[in-house]
Amino acid sequence: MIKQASAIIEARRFNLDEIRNDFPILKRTVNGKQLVYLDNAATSQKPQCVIDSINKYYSFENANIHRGLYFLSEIATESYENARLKGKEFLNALSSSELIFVKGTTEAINLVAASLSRANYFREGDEVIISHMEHHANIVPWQFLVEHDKIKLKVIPITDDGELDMEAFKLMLNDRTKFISVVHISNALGTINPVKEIITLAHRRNIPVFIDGAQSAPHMKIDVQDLDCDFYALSGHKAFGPTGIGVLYGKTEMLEMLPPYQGGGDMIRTVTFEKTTYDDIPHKFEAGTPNIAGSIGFGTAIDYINQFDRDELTRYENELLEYATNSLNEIDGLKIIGNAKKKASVISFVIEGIHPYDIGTIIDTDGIAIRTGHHCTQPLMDRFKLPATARASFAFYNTKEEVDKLVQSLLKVKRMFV
Ligand code: C6P
Repeated sequence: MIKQASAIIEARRFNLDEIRNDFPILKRTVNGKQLVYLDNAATSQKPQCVIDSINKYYSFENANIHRGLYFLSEIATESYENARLKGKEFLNALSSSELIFVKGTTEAINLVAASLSRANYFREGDEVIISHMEHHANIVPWQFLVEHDKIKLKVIPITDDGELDMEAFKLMLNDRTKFISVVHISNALGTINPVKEIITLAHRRNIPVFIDGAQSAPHMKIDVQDLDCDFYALSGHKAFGPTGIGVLYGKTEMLEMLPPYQGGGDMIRTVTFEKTTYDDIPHKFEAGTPNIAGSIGFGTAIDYINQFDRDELTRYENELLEYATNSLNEIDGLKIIGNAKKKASVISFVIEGIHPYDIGTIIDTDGIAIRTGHHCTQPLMDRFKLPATARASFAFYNTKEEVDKLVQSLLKVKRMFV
């Protein structure tokens, strides 16, 4: 049984065939072979219900929101705000006004960094801590502040297994530390970071913490109140929703403290040429016409995930990860990059003497999609002295048979290079 805010409902039985049937793209072939989609960390596939909800919105409900007093505008507004409410329950936020719709995790981090800067939150020499395994989206926006606000960027080192060096982190905390922004699950290593511990240590010194949840929201239950994070960001498209929609969660007092990120329609209360007053949160941060269809699709993706017992999905993904790790480790010359004790369903690897791009291109001829490259984590690649890795990342609709196909295809790549 799973418990939701208003009702206790029976969880949907975990049946892989039925689940795969929900995702139309999984039935297609690529290069004459059955598609094996193992690039879920880049973006997940979408169930039919998400596709249908977007179609329904454009076919029958399309209108701008928060503006018209006519029938369609009211339904569109209701659907948009209802999606926010679903997001609130998904993250267990205290209030739906703590959820801001953004394009995705990248925009969420840029919003917070830019607004902190505009609030003159930082003094010259103040320190912001990130980690060595951050995605570029959690590096570059802070580098803007190194230039503009003269802050210092401190980087938590990582171990050879791809875990955060928590002792080093503790030593980094000092009176100049004003903000911490860390990734929950690394997109390139799969490491699940001890973010709760980081938040507890930071709060002892009144330092706010931002959690990049791009990779955690699709793979585990998130409870922002339990984590006690000040900010949390996710991308809808990695969590079975559409592209171009994401959520920034912020504690009310944090969002109240920040000035707006962009100015325009829908974020104001009054405008004169002399002075503008802003709307309340979350609208203060949502200037212009938002991604209405995207928010509705995202809400449907949450409904889809909520049918299941999330712990059961996580358990299955862990089983798949273990199976894939063991199978890949059998391949001579293959080395997995990132062997943290706590990992989610991402496996980065290299094969001796073969460039990851060759691996990706050749296995594509077998219909297998994985990502190859630096995964937008160039400093992390430098840490491991690698230009790139191949990365297989899983969702709960993937199967052990698909892992077997990956292994067979990699063995074929190896034979071609001998
Ligand atoms: N990682 C990957 O293939 P956007 O693009 O805004 O939805 O998400 C950015 C982002 C931020 N943080 C983490 C940990 C991420 O993994 C990503 C996106 C994709 O790994 C595309 S580079």
